[in-house]
Amino acid sequence: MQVAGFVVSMDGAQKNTMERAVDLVYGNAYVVTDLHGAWEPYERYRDHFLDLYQQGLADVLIFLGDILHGYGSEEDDYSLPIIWDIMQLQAELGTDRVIMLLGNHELPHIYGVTLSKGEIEFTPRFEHALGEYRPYVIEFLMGLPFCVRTLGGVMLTHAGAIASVATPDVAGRMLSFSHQALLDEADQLLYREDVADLIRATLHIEPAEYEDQAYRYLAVNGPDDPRYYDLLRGFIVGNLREWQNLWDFFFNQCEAGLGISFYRRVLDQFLKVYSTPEMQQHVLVTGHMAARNGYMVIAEQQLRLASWAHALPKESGSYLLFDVESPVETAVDLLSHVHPIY
Ligand SMILES: [Mn+2]
Repeated sequence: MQVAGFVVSMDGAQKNTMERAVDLVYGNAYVVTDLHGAWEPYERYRDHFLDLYQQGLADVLIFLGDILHGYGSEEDDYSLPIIWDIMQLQAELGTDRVIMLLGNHELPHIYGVTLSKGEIEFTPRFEHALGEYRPYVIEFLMGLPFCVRTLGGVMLTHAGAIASVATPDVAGRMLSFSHQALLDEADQLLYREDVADLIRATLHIEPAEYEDQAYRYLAVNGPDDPRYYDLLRGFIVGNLREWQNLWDFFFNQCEAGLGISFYRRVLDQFLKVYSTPEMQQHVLVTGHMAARNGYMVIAEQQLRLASWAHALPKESGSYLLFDVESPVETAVDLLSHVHPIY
């Protein structure tokens, strides 16, 4: 297994730019997505990969993001144990054998942004769970790649294609994205403004309430905590132009609401701008959205995989095992490589 261009920093050094695409040129890739804090399916997929790996039938384990945030009770939410286990597995087997892509449920924790859907607030539970694991886990999240490209032309991302990020200039910035640069941009605005006014205007609370809110959302322990203004910074980040592109890359609704013929053109453009001359990408594999019986083909060039949380029913959850060198032309070419786990 050869991996080009991806640098993982676990030595504490802050890198300003990173290569966000992992290019795979040989071996069998085993792909799992959207486990959302569910330990039992995680263990099942991991152990099945390890069996195949021992037999030489699978070479690289790839998670397509959204490992975090259980939808159920706190006792059933194994987000932290799972991500820690992935980090340990990557340390043991190598960054070329275990790859996790960033998803829209991991992204908010890099920025102190709150993620909610209707009544459900996803982010506070994981912020409080982090404790002494925080610096290691956040550094891991900051280093995650955004996509995998393969020699055969199968590209992997968390969400899907959207017109806003399917231009050559945005793609160029996404492929060497610096979270630190965006955080620094927000920090500069934060310290130039009057903090009390900013709290009232952006958080819609009185400054006296800020300490409680910073604890509630980000587990910040009082004004002496170096992360004290992170909640405020998260709101500033949300107003920056590059944040919108970043969010669109990890959270979009693909064909829903667009119509399939327009989406097909967006998808085609997306695959084109994230390709290189050596790595022409023809099919996109994603998770992120619901799929009946564990997978579905969209606009002929996209395979949506659902390994657990978004599989209907959950027991139809599936993984993809494919040879990264075999040329593919359409998503249908991958269907014989989708396997149920239950
Ligand atoms: Mn998602």
